[in-house]
Amino acid sequence: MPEARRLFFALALPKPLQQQVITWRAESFAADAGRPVAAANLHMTLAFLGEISEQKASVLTDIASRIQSPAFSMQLDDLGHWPRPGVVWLGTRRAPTALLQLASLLRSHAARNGCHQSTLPFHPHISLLRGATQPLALPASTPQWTLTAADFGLYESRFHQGRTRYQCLHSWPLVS
Ligand code: 2AM
Repeated sequence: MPEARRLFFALALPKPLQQQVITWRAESFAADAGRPVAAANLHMTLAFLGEISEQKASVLTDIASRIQSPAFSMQLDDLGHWPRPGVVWLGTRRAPTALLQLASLLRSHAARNGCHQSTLPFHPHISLLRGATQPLALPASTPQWTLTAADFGLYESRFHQGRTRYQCLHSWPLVS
């Protein structure tokens, strides 16, 4: 039987923004606050698909390639800590409607194709630290970066030699 792959739809961060975020993160959090997510792995998940077959991946890839959704920008002006999953995240206080609609569309297509979707409301975020299960002090503010989404992608998550890597399998433009 062909192997299932762990896939998700996400927005990538441009490389210069990745570097700005990791520099600021190193200055803003204690070394023992949590495990820093690697610069190249910083992303905003739109829909998590889980471990899925090639056939399901191909159906969802076809659907994604037909999506005509507008490009958008958002201020990364929110910061939070979820102690239970141990995640410190960067997010936005005013999620653009186009972001919410794209995530909702992808999540409903995923659900219709048998990918279990969380019942929790979509909370757009970029995970910065993992394993952050202890109380911690968050910086009072963020540098207020802007994330511009001109495309979205299908990513594979692989765990190899103790490291998680996300590989972009396909990406599709958003309409500007
Ligand atoms: P997280 O950053 O909040 O952990 C790849 O694992 C991406 O899919 C991560 O961004 C992760 O969000 C997201 N994701 C959403 N639901 C998930 C789940 N049930 N298991 C693992 N990752 C999930």
